Amino acid sequence: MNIIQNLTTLEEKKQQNTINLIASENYPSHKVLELMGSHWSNKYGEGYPGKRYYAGNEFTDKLESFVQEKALKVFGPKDNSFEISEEYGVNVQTLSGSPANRTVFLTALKNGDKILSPKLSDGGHLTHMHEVSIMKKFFEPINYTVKEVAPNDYEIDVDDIKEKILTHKPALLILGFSSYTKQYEFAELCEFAHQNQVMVLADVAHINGIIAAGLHDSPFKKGIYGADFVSMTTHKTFRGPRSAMLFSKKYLPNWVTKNLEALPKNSKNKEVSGLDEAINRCIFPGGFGGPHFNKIAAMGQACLEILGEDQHPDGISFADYSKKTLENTKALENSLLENGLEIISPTQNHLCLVKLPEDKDSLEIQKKLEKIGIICNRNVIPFDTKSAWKPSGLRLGMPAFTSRGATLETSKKIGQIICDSVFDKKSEEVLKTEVESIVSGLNWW
Ligand code: DSN
Repeated sequence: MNIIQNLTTLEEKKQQNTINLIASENYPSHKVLELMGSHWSNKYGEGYPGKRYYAGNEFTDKLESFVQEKALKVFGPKDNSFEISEEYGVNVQTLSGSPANRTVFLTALKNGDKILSPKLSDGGHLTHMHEVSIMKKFFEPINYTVKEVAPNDYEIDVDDIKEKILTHKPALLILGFSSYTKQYEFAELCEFAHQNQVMVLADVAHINGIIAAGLHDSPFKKGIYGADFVSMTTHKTFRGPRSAMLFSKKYLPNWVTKNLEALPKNSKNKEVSGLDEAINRCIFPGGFGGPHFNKIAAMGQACLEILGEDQHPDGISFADYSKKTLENTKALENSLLENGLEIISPTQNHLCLVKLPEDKDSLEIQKKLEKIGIICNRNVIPFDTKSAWKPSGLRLGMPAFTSRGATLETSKKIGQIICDSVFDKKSEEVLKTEVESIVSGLNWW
């Protein structure tokens, strides 16, 4: 065995023998994993189905079109109120979430345009124009904030967003989060933004699985009420490969007119017919090279499992899995509270946010938990006074643990173990044994 094979075995064993509470990770099916390592990876196919630059794309064309069709089906409205394929197109070539977000900026905005987005400490992502973002070379960030609705309970401030739209006249509003525990709705803010000539990017990388399961409001809506662009990764609650999809409106809404000249022209140097065509041109030939068909195939497999056209090894429907994820998150949160930790913004989704006691070092706690077999990440919290390296919070998510068969009981037990570790109630040896006994009952494939 060479060193790479050896490290691969060690990594697999580590994943198998620990409890993964990283909110953005998951365990896809073996079919998804196999497709990531399949011969699809060997093929180049710059272009799109039916128009490629190299020969030999008979099956990649079929694959990409099929995956696009299934991706749209996954997000079709639950009440069948409109036909999603008439409203949105999808590009499956963006490789991961950060390039997908950048693609939206570079497609739809002019140099110097303002982007209204959530702060990192309020749950936003680095690519939402955080102060260290490279995109600040081209675009100007403005942040909206959260408001405290009860002690330790924060929600996005809809009035603040509206006021900043009116005052700063941004070109783009980003609705989406990496560390936000509450449910939120899209229609009111999309309508307000659009009435004021502001485009909307919904970054639903974290919640796309629970949207697909019908457990969260969807940004896919008709006309003025829907997001213009919807970006997502496919490896979090979606439980697919490490990849991304980028959806956009199939037409040019009238609120885009302010930025029409920013959009790429079509191949005949004329105006594109829709935002989807503009995105496609920005991706290829505008910005990316060949698509990664192994990822595209694996995303298609995840869609089949979500649609119930194939089965993940957990043996339950995707809707049931997603429901269990949310229930387990609540059970974990209740247990953390009962055992003495403070919670920020009681969870309504797949993750919860702990505020550690003032005298605790979150980096040390993260390491301490890893030593007993619990993998999670420290995180900033709203109005955090500490640095991003050693912030005040811990982010705990249940998508991965639930895929491995976590129950309400094991979720509660993990909450207790975390508190016993944070408050030094039991020795590392004892806690490690308790984690091992939970892990030994989990499934693996
Ligand atoms: N790093 C991911 C997360 O943990 O939320 C987002 O890119």
